Amino acid sequence: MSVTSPSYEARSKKLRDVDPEVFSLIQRETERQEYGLEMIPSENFVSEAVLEAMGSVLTNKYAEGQPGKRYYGGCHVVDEVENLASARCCELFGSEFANMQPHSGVQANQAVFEAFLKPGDTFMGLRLDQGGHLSHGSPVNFSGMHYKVVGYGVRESDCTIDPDEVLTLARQHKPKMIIAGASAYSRKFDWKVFREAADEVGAILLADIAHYAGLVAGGAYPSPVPYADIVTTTTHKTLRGPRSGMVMGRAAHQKKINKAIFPGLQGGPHMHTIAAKAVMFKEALAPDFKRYSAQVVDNARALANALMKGGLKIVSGGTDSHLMLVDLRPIGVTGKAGEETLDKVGITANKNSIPFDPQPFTICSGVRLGTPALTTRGMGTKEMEQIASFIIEALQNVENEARLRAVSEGVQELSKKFPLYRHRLIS
Ligand code: DSN
Repeated sequence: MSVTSPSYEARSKKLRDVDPEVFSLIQRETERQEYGLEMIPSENFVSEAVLEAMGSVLTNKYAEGQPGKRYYGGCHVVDEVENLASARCCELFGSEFANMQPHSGVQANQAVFEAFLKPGDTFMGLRLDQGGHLSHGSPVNFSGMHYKVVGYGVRESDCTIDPDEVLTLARQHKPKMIIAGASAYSRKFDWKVFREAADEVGAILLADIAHYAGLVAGGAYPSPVPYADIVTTTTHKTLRGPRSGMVMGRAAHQKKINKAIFPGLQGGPHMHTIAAKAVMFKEALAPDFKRYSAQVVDNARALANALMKGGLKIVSGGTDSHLMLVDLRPIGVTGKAGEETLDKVGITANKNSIPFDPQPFTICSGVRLGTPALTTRGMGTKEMEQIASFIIEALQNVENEARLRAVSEGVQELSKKFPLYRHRLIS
């Protein structure tokens, strides 16, 4: 009998008994999610099946390399897991290949830069202050530090992307790559316009659909797969899977992408997360998911309309997706104060710059709201109207503690009607 390692019985104990401190923090976070309204558009709630795969023994396995060509023994089972996830991904999106190994969305994008660009090369991306993403050229991110960035923006008149500007900038700067994608853009990307611009200057077209992936999968948002050379995404937003990333695209680029991810950027893939992605794809391939993604967009439209009726301003006048940017200037509240006030009543959102924002990044003039997580709970357009009234009441009474308390009670009452992880709460 070993005296140096814990006994089988000790290793088999539950978290609750082994580490009550961490267990209780997880319980507190479960309660926060259960009894609040989650409106950050990049968040969602995974199923028990996805959680189970993430918490599995697959975390123990090293599997550097590709299925069938690993640098470790004992990979025959995880090979099947990774092949299953990739095959389901290609079936769902109609892609020619998929790489399941990126640990996150930024790593997925970084792999594309590594595959196609050299430091100092020029690329185009939507500016962060106009709705883009850090990894699309922000000066504090690898993309902005090591490459020459040409940022495109939105029109001041209607806050939508101007196809003429994209084309003009492409002709002028001849980028090696054009990125189409965003973190805070509620309208549809016209993928064809970006394809035309890329073709005209011989650039690679990367569509980063981290925000829209679930909507694309469910047919509620246009797919870039027929147009883009490469498509990247995270898997934990509208796609409702584990916190991770992935790359798909045209078969001709597969080798370059695989090499850029491993050995270029990463070591061992997270096999437990890849298994959870396989489960996520199975869920997204089911007919229910089409209904879910359509409902996400219906809910976002209902919420935006109700907020506008209540006197709030929505950037671009509405939404075609799961998210919206609310411009708080008409009611004299900053994004920072808006986020803090909503937090007080149990509505989780994030402050966000609006295009042409006079406020610095740390304050912002807007908040970003989204419906993927609420829709997962089963909420519909009726609840969106009720939530809009909570938001308006809270934002119009940022200093009135009694009114905020009343809104908070309303939020709790509503969330109790839509159970989430109640079975995980131990009283
Ligand atoms: N940080 C994510 C978001 O909230 O949109 C993007 O990576």
